[in-house]
Amino acid sequence: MSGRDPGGSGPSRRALLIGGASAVGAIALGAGGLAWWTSTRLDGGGTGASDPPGDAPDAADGTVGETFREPEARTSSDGRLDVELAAGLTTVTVDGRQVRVLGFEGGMPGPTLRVRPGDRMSVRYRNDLGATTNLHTHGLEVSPEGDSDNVFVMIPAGGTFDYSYELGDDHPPGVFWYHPHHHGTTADQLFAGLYGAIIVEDAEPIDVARERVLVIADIAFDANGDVAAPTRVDRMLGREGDLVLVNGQLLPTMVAARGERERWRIVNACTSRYLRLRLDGQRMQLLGIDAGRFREAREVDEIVLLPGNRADVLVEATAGEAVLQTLPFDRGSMGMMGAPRSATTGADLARFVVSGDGAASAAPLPAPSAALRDLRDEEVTGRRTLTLAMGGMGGGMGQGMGFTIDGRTFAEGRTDIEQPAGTIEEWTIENTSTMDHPFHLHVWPMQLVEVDGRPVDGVDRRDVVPVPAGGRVVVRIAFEGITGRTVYHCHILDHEDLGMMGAIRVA
Ligand SMILES: [Cu+2]
Repeated sequence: MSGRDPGGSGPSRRALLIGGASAVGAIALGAGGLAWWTSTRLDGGGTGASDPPGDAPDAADGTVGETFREPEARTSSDGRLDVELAAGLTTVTVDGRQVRVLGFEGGMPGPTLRVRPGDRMSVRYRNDLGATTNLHTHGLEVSPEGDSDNVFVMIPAGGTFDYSYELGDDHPPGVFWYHPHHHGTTADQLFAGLYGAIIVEDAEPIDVARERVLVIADIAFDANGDVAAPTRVDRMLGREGDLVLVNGQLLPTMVAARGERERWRIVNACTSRYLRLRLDGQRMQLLGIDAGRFREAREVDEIVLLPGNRADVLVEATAGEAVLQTLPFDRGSMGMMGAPRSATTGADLARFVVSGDGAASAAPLPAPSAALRDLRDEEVTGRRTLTLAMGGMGGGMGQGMGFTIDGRTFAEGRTDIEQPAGTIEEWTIENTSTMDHPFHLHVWPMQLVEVDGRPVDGVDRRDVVPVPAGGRVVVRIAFEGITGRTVYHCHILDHEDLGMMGAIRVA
């Protein structure tokens, strides 16, 4: 009895992960795919009954909460974006209550940074946190060295640091984001509110009625209105907050007119929570995940975003009221009999109210993009296996559990992988533990090839990939264009802080 598949919910969880991994390929099948998803939904990963009480009645009783709002945008011009990001304690109102969070520029989320391929983005980071911090530009394909996307930079309390990022002319468009990445306190700082979106614009804009940025993050508060401190068990499971906010708001209302097409840029900025997004009654077409744009938009009913993932979505408004929801998800347990599970609850995230007398039909969909590079067609120069594991240290989970990659916890001075530049590698990432781990590699995107033995359809390039409990994922990576030393890690940020991270140098 390994305890590897406790609770009897393994099959549905695994099926779900594969569905998410194949970029909702299953959904694109149409009716068959839909039925498959409906059945996994009814299985509910064993946690279907644990929706927060009151959500459903709330959503149905016609009360309209706050109007949806977006973080302020800071947009590049003439090839440059110069911004200051001051990180510090700030007071905001969440669900009508004054609470203290950490924010960039006094906001949670911080401002949305909008840039173009070929731009230089300069960020003066002012650290008013009273603790060491730094900045990671998640997903951007920029240098990880010097004053660029360098997670080894440490900005002491009261200090400032000038970051400078050079985006190549061929940088992919898409949705990215920024957050602190100081090992040991990454989860604390992000969970408390330090995150914001980055948009790299398309060469040719897509014709939409409006574009919205939705940064989704969970948070919890104590009785004093401060961000709740995690227990040791919370950290081992990966902390989740009971409030799942969109741009810092609880259940805001968006308004559109029938027939309008909107473009939603969605960031999963949760510290640990997997999102299973649905917008029943409306039409969603997925343009891509992370920096990976699909050749053609895919019709979807559900979008699975692991912590760190982003979705670029077209929503075609159909008259009526819909609710953007996230459904329950079971990320597994700490393994021992009776051990706590990370059973994520569902939540209503936003209302989408569509008036019936809007514009006629939406503009045509964007034309298919050029054929994408498919690393499966290219010669692999090397193969590597990485093993994610959780193990008792010093006699059981009460004393803390080791979160390791290849048997080691992170050591800043050690380089775990020396990778020659110009190579195309195939990595098998296996997970011997009883919990799912979303795996993130900085700088070089991964092409998802296989999840738990199932091949992935089409070209699916992303920077956080699912590694199911007791399972494995195969990816291909082109270490081209950019050199330098950076990290790969579990994007359940508590696990990263507990050591599930390694360093790679590409030279
Ligand atoms: Cu993990």
